[in-house]
Amino acid sequence: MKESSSNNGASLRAEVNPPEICLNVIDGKSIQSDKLIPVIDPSTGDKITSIAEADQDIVGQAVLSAKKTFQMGTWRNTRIEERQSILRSVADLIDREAKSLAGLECLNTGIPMAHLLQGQIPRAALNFRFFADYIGQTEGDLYTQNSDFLTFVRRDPVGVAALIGPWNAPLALLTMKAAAAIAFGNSCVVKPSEQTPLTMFAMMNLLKEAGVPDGVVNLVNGSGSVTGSALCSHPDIDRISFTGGTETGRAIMSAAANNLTPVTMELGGKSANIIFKSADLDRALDGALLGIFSNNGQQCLAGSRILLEESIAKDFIEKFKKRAGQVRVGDPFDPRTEIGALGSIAHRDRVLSFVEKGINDGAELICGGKSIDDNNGAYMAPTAMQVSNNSAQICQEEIFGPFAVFQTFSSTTEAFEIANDTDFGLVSYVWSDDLSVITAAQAELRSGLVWVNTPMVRELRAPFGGFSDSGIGREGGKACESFYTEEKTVTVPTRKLELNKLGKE
Ligand code: TXE
Repeated sequence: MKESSSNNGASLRAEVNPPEICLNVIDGKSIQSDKLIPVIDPSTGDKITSIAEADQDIVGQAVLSAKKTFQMGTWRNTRIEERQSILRSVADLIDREAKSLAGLECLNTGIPMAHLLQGQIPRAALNFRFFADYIGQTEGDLYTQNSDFLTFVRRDPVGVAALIGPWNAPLALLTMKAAAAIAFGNSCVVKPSEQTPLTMFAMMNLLKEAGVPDGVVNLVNGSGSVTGSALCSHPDIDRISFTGGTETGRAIMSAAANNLTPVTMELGGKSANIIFKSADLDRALDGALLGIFSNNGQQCLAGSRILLEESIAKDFIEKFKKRAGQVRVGDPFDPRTEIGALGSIAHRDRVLSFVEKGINDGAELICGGKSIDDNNGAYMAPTAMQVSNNSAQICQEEIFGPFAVFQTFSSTTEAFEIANDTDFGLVSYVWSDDLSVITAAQAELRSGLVWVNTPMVRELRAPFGGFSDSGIGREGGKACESFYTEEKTVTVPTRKLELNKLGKE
């Protein structure tokens, strides 16, 4: 492991200008609260700012604002071209503010600045552009088979959506939800993770500047147990979209059940990255490193179980170990940094606790396995273990950090069995140049996504989501259209049809 020099990022860090406090924003107005929760920079342990936690009453005000705005109809009845133009302006403003948004995200999450500028921040802009384009092309169904009646299906916005985001990619994930919800004419209440509120708070000004009317997007800040649960159990919420941990997903679903509120859940993962001897092994090595170490390893879609065909395993692991040892860990603001600070010290320590669990289950430590003490930051060395038993905790639990687990297989069938032997089912990565292997893989693997010969590719047009404990529902063009709208079937007679006349003499 190489540490990147923290001096290179000092000037970028100095340019970041966090707010004194992240307030709630309801109907365009800032709302204070009595309870302040500190927000911490995970790369130093320093306090950045605080959030004003929204209690049940403030959450109620936010939902009421969204509901009234929806009922007034200003936004949902805005001409489609106008709505598209406003959404595109939001995207342009994100581009304009990319550096400052990336700085806030870097300070708050510990994710490398370079990664944010290349990936997550442009993705936030793309989310708005994508849905602006999408809503101009949607189609309704028309049934003309019955010559007496014309029947068509329109899709109307559902009302108020509660959008709850995690801390590992705050802006990219929450803007996906917000862009989709409002593009189809809904209002929403957004709750970022209490750990990472900075970018969504900054977004509220950009939404206003772009012309999104007050009350269409409302922001509440606070913990999951207070703010999140008040929001999810509110009877005036029509949809809940959540990205986060599987256990939290269960709690939200039971709150939603009381009100029969439909949910989408993008939860955890323990994705298999299967590497066959028929693969281009140099590319597979690059892909394996990216799959587990990008975004500090804190990705639901991380390729955290690396399954190697036996004959290539020894050589592959050697090369992986050498490259992992050269990955630059350090100040996330340093443009050369490849892994920054993890989400918090507590999270880093939880990730590292899996080393001992692995050893107890018979695993061998290949590299890393220790923290890096730098400036009180939540740093750790890129870690990998090898184990022979897929029931080991390190193979079954989502670790959510730069922590890979190697296993070997001797046949295609065994590879798929190990890959599918999990409670999760988000992604399967397959590396092979043998068409028959690829064809079998996409049919046999039980996951919402199968990425062949590539690390992560997010195609917004296509559904994204998981099987089993990885979630419920999908995000993407059509999937979001279906989630954030209600179908309404309208039937009109084609002429004055004879009606039965009840009660006539
Ligand atoms: O996330 P939580 P945590 C996984 C990862 C991680 C684990 C726990 O394995 O180690 O989950 O992370 C809000 N009602 N992922 O505990 O709690 C909370 O305030 C309503 C995978 O930090 O799931 C935050 O806004 N909301 C993942 C959001 O839920 C509630 C991303 C996520 O926090 C709530 C993050 C409640 N009762 C963690 N309780 C992914 N899929 O990428 C909490 N929240």
